[in-house]
Amino acid sequence: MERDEALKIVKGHLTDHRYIHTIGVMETAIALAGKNGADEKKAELAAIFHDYAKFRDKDEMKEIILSTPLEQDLLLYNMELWHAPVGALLVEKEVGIDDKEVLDAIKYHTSGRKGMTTLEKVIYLADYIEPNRSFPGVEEVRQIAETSLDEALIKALQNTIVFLMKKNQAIYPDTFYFYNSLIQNKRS
Ligand code: DGI
Ligand code: FE
Ligand code: FE
Repeated sequence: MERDEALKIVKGHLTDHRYIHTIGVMETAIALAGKNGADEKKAELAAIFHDYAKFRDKDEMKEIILSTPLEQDLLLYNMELWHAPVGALLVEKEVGIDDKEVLDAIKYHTSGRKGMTTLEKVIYLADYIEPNRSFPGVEEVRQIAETSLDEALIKALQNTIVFLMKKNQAIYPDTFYFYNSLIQNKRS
């Protein structure tokens, strides 16, 4: 699917603010893909649709999780996590995207998981550092991303885990698995 068509489809599902974020993720993801050896067209498509389900009704998302093979544990954690796996499912069903690598990059863009592919890492990091983001620590992660995808992700994960802990929130296990695998790969 070409960029213009994809953007036109996703625009109808997002607020203006979220659409601007999506454009930022798209541009950042293409640049990161080019630098780190991921497929730029797949990065573009995954970025465009990564937040496709962000504004779906919570009960609708819950119903989708309950009625599909998606991880049921998701229901025990922050609802903010749901739009990623549900989005991957709906992008396949409603938009007709069937590229598994693209769908997995959408599916894991919020939680991460152990053994993330380069494309999945690119989308995760692009979502975190795209130019419209402004929160404590983002500039440092942008700097690190100039030289190392994995080092930037380690910093981003540390920030996110500490941020969630300070808010007394549970951490989804895949987020820890992602973080641990980045640290362990560094040593080996
Ligand atoms: O959809 P976006 O706002 O662009 O960004 P996102 O998909 O990374 O969602 C971020 C939200 O997910 C943020 O409010 C933190 C929340 N969240 C809740 N529990 C977890 C979590 N994020 C991670 N990585 N792990 C969690 O366990
Ligand atoms: Fe998201
Ligand atoms: Fe996003």
